[in-house]
Amino acid sequence: MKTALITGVTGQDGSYLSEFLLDKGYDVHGIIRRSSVDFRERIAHLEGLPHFHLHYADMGDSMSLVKVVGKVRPDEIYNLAAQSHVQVSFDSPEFTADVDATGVLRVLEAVRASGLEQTCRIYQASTSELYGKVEEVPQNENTPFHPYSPYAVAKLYGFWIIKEYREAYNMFCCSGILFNHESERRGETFVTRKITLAAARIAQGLQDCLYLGNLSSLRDWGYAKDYVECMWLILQQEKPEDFVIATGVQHSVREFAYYAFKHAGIELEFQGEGLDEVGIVKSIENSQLSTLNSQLKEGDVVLRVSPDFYRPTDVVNLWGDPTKAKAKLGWNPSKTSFEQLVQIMVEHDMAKIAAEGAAAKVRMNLAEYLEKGIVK
Ligand code: NAP
Ligand code: F7E
Repeated sequence: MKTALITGVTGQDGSYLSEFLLDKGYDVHGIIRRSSVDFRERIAHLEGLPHFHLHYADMGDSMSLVKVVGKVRPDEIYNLAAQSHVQVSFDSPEFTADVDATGVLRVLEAVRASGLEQTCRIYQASTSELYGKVEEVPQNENTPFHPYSPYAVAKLYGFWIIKEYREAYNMFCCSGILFNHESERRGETFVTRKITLAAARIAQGLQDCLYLGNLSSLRDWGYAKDYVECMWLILQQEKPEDFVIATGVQHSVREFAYYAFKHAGIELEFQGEGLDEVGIVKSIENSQLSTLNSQLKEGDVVLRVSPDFYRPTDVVNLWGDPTKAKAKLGWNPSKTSFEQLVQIMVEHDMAKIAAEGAAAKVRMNLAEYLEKGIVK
């Protein structure tokens, strides 16, 4: 039985990768950090399984990493932990550098300190953000990097230190240069999830309007569940190498919003430009919706642009070329299409919001009954 250690196990990718590795028969260990609130929602269903174990450590704390790596003695490490929000990296650049750049070095040094440098394979969660202010379209493994945020600059250090340790110490360590990948487990402040949750709330009468930043930004969006397979495949190769993982298909934020609202039963029409652009209800397609949100009508403005969500420098043209991953890893980048991804996320969020709405109604009724003295 192989042993894997995952940093960032509570995140979107960490949760899918844990399921994938458990299915493959691995003993899976994850690193978690202490928080005053429950943050384990994505892995709650795995806790208690005989081959799933959690350890407290922090990417900013070398000693904790040395202790966990020395105790677990993993065959494979998947370094997914990061401050992963690009916009937040402008507000907390030093913290981002500590976790996303120096954190990678700490993991590599923990492996060396434990004497595992010739046996333990390491996957580094690298990113399309390295291409930043892009120098060619689409981007492949040979495209020059031009990082365009504190997050990307920190991740570029991670990419180079992995390459350096591979060459200097002959370690099997690789970077997966992953383009945006989303899912029903995506953090709620990334643009896709923000849109699918808002579309569900607006359709059900729980939100009036969604505010977004740059609608013209272009991304190559894939399904996170498909992407974790590549992380594993990259570590199963004969030689350590870096790979671009992407779908090869590009869409704008505006298009994502259009399709998300459509799956929620609302057809949008966009009017205006820049900060004055709005998304207006063109038609309500699902007759069920009129009962869910009887207030919503054609001509309502449900999407507006706000300068609050613009970034000091924004990456606007990401489009990956997965040719190498297809040829060498045998990976299928078209497993889940863009339309299927949007559908999966909207269906999930429609059900989630409906369940939350029903629970809130029960609480309201109970409060009303208590007030009236019906229930004591
Ligand atoms: P995510 O949902 O934001 O998860 C990040 C994980 O890192 C969480 O488990 C978080 O723990 C953990 N973490 C943050 N700071 C930490 C620290 N100081 N010590 C220990 N753990 C810490 O991110 P994701 O979308 O799964 O992405 C996984 C990795 O891939 C990240 O490195 C990200 O930068 C990279 N990436 C993501 C994409 C994408 O589109 N999703 C694309 C390319 C690269 P808490 O739960 O405690 O916060
Ligand atoms: O933004 C624009 C925004 O925050 C996508 C991380 O996983 O993928 C992710 O980073 C685009 C940007 O993801 C809003 O300006 C418009 O151009 O969903 P995002 P990201 O910045 O691409 C990469 C590959 C990673 O490595 C990162 O870890 O959408 N946008 N309006 C908005 N973005 C957000 N968040 N919110 C808005 O309201």
